[in-house]
Amino acid sequence: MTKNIIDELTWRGAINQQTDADGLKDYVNHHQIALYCGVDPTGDSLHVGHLVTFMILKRFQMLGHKPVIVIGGATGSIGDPSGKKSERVLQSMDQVRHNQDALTKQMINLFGTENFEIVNNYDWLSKMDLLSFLRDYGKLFNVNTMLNKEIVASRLDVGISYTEFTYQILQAIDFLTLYREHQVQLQIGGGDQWGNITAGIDLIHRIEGSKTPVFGLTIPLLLKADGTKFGKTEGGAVWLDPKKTSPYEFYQFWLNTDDRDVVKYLKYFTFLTQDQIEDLAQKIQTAPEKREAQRTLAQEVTRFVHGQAAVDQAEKISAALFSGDIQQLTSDEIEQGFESVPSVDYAGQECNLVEFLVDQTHIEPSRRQAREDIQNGAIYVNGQRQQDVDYQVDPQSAFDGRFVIIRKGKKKYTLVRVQHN
Ligand code: 629
Repeated sequence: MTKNIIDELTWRGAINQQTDADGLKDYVNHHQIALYCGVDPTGDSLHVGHLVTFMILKRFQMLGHKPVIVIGGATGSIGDPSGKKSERVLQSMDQVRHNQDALTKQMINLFGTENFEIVNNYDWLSKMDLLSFLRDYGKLFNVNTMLNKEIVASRLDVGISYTEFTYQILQAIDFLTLYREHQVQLQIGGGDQWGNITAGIDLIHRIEGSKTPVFGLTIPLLLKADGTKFGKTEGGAVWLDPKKTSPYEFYQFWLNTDDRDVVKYLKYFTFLTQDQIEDLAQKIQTAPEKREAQRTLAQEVTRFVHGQAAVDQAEKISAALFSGDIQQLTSDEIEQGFESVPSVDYAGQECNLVEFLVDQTHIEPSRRQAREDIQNGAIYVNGQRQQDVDYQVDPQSAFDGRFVIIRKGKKKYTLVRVQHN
């Protein structure tokens, strides 16, 4: 049985508001459509927050509909007031261009090139002259309606510039342009985009006729069970760029999902079926300690973003860290697995272990303590227990001479970064 995509999204808890729910459901039952969402190039990488919307575009794509992503080369140089409590600092145009190139590459990774398109609103918005803007579009926008949009209304006390106030018109012109030139009939976005999306639909209805079948759909803001915002860790955002968030960290992020959130995430971020997800939900009840739901989530999302090899590597690193048997790891794997472990630099040569721990790396507070820990069998060098106080540490002996890993006790690791000058 093929489910209607809207029923599918409803089951996944992915629908917040819709402009014409019955109309859209009926329309997508009978037509392959093009749909879009926009991303402003405010950073040089996508993050897991973007996946919320992208997964929905992807679900449409898998059913034969065509997703279009607008990169906001123009809107990103202005700044959407949505979700911001104060005026944004403008980015330089160079920064905008740099960011949009980076984002484009990542998107192609996720969507491929078949039945998918990326367009840049700089291409049409930058060509519009001021008088055309005011005469062709400005006249169709009522300032009262614009002021009443939630995002704008909530900014009136602190103030909002004319520039940011105008943002909704730009996004509306985008929807109109995409409708005309790419047959786009649906815009999706987070809940914060509702005002901008409806501005576009109103504009299309005014220019193209009030019966024009265009629709808007927003996704609920994803909150965690503990009330904090999804997608942030102590280290900041979780990026899709493997240089900013290693695939291992990425995998760990999903693996660490709270039991109370994991079913919701499986619905949002994986292509698993209802049956598969219900099965995993059952296992959270019967065998929560196995964390099978979390592991499946981590595997599915990491595979989608970074590929199967990254999943295998993340699991290899996890297993090695769990068992303490880290010798089989490559230096790149060490770098990923030990990224959040305290680290010290070491520039010297071979060195006696006691001196290495106390004077060189300050891992131990005193020689007496260092000797005691070594003799008690609490000190491991590169995964091997060392009980000889005369042991010589050779910084070149493991991991391409880049790292020495000291472990004290069961789990307390220090990463020594070997400096080559
Ligand atoms: C031109 C630009 C358009 C349509 C949309 C846009 C961008 C939009 C925006 N989106 C956020 C972003 O770029 O600011 N005005 O960071 C972000 N989005 C994903 C979700 C969002 C939203 O990319 O829609 O709600 C976050 O979950 O904030 O023609």
